[in-house]
Order: sequence, then structure tokens, then C-alpha cells
Amino acid sequence: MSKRGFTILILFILLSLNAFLAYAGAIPDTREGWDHLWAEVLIDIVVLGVLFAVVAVYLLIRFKRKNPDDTGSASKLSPLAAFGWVVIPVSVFMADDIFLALKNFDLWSHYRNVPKGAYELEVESYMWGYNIKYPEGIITNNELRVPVGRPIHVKLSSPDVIHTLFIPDLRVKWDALPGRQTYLWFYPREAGEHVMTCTEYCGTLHSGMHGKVIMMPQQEFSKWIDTTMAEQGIKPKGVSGSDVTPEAAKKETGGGA
Ligand SMILES: [Cu+2]
Repeated sequence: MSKRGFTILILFILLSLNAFLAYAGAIPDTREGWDHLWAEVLIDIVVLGVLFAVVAVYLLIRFKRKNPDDTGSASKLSPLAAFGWVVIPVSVFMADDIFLALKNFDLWSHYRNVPKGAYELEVESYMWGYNIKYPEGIITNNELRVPVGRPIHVKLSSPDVIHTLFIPDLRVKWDALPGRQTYLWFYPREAGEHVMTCTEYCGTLHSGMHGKVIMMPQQEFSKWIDTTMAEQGIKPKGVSGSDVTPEAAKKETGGGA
């Protein structure tokens, strides 16, 4: 095997090994999955970019014209060698592309399948803000409160133009479209506050269209539900919504869209 062929083979093995090691890592959540895939894309672009740049620069220097009258004397490539020179570099690129596409598809399916037992909310995005409707009947404005430790299924709608519900910290984002219901889900792991914002240019006050996602410990959330229900004059319907078990919620939501 020629020296160059050997170099390409080694690089191909290294890339495949990288792909294999990356795939062996499980995706525990979409947020981590997103970060992982993004890092992977950047690393692969850099590795492939540097690799091909090095080869190109080497060839430019190695076969530089020595004097203005040089016409070159390269022997013609055999059909098999010509085929190899096309197929091997293309395969290196394609192997990585296909690998990333498969990983992306895997992550995408996580994003689009709402886990069972999710707490279901409706978020109406309008010019210019968010109305959040809780299953207990509560409505809040630009403040999305959720309990920690349970998946949150957000059904999105818009009465006017296209908006987005984007929660950067959670790596979750989906459009709210007039005349159609869309959805997203996320899993609050710990208490805290995060920004939610619209990323669809939706008119004059688009830049002011943002709010807070407030993740609360379950008990605190239940208390908040009870207090807010009293404040908004909502009578409890038999079972308090905040006490709904994941099993009961499963029947309500049915998962999916
Ligand atoms: Cu908007």
C-alpha cells in the first residue's frame, strides 16, 4: 500500500472509532442529547476540515511548478485508482454525514415523543406574550410554572401570527401556528428560573415577547396551584389537579401530539 493510501486508511479508522465511541454514549435527556450532538458536529467539521486542508496544502507544495515552462509529467491514473480517489474521500465524508443524520434522527424522535405521565399545559402565544392555561383552570401571563420531576407537555397555539416558544436553557423550541396545534415537551430536573422567548419575528413588539419558566419543587407547586385557584376564584373539581398522579395524567394526555 502507498504511503498516502495508508494515511487515508488510518484516518478513516480514527473517524470510525470516534463515531463508534460517540454512539456508545446513551442520551439521558434531550438537553444533553442536543449539546452532545452539537459538539459532535463541531468536532467532526473541524477534524474533516483540518484533514482535507492538510492534504490540499501538501499537494499544492509537493507538486508546485518548478519553473514557468513546466508542463507536468504525471502518468495517467488507472481506472481503479481514479475510482478510489473519488470514492474513498467521498465515503469518509458520507460516513460521517450519515452517522450524524442517524444520531439526529434518534434525538429528534426523543423530542417528538412525549413521555408518559406528563403534566399537560396549554400555551397560547399572541402578539405579544404568552397565556398559560393549566389543567386546574388557572391562567397565567408570561409565567410558566411547572413542578420538578415530571415531564411537561406543552400544547402550543396562536390566535394571530406565527410565534415560537423557545427555552434556550432547556434546548427546546417549537413554533406556535395559527389554525394548528403544535407541541413540545421538557423535563424539569431541578428548581430554578429560565427565560422563554419568541424567536419568530412577529411584529413591532416581538423583542418584548418573553417570559419566565419557573420550576418549582412538587410541594411548592401544589401549594401555588391551590393559592392561585383561590385567587382566581376557581373551585376544585373533585380531585385537585396538582395531586393528579402520573397514571391519571396518562389517561388525560394520551401522550403524543
Ligand atoms: Cu412572537
